[in-house]
Amino acid sequence: MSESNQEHLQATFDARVAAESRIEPRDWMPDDFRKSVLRQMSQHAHSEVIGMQPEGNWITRAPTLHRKTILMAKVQDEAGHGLYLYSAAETLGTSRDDMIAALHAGKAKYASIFNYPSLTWADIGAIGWLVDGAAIVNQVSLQRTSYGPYARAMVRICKEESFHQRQGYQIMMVLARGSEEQKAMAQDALNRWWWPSLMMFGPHDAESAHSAKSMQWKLKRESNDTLRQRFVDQTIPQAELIGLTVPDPDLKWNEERGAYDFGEIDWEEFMQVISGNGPCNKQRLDHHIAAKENGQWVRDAMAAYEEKRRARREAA
Ligand code: FAQ
Repeated sequence: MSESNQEHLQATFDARVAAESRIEPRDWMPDDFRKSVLRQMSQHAHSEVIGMQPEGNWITRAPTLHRKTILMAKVQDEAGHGLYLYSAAETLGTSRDDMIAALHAGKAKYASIFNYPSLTWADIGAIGWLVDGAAIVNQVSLQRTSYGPYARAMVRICKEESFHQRQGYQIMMVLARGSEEQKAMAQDALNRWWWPSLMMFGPHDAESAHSAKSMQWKLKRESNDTLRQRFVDQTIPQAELIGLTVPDPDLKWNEERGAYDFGEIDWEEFMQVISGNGPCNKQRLDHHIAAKENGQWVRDAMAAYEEKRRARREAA
């Protein structure tokens, strides 16, 4: 490609991003943009799918049939989100098999939060309230991301995540108004999930390797710290309303900023978790690998059936 042609393509891309138009799969895009969208979408898709495990752990032990049906629907929604996102990522020319192979080889990440165990029923409330709550704050912003298939996937995902957040909060509300033991269980779940939820937004802006470029491309619309602050500001009043205490001695309302000040995240813990050394990293990956292997016969049978139909069609 000539230099002037390359410059023209780059200028067209930049103008589309500046005009808030979406970049679509067949449009020309810089290689590093393509790589970054793919990295983020694949990580996001893997998060949705691995994220089924902590809650899936409680489907057989949900306290009532009603809670069980809600939880099953929620976990299935997460599988659906993973599928939209793998499909959106495939528009960039990488297959789902390749993305999953990268996950299994430890080359692709998924959200740090899913490497923590779900120990009690209250954890299911905390996951819905805090983890889905944090996910929505991030994903509402991503509805305006510059890559078209990603932005469109986010619209539907956000609608479902709102329901997930409310069902989690409702579980916490019921427990917090229950017996002393139930209230203690809800408080313990909040204590364990609070800090990992804040970590979901990624490193501070100044430490975030990809943010500057991603903001310039409008792949990311708001920074890690801006979104984290929004999540804190909207979640604290929710905790207060149900009489639970966020485990942060430095938390206080800052009148001047019109926002909460909060304590420092344990970044060493975050780095350990995203490097594969969190409490459940091995268990999560092993489970995913085993599920893929155990389901191989289903995929083989479907492929054989499809092949037979194709051969019949050709013979007719
Ligand atoms: N966990 O330069 P940055 C959900 C990595 S969906 C793991 O700031 P970036 C629904 C980052 O990849 C939750 N790794 O990166 C649900 C990079 O490493 P790399 C998932 C993290 O991309 C609920 C390095 O650190 N949501 O929960 C994390 O600009 C309940 C440097 O970081 C999404 O994925 C982390 N928390 O910003 C499902 C949203 N943070 O790739 C089931 C889309 C950072 O160079 C049950 N993703 N890293 O090896 C994003 O918005 C962004 O990718 C960020 C990170 C904000 C996560």
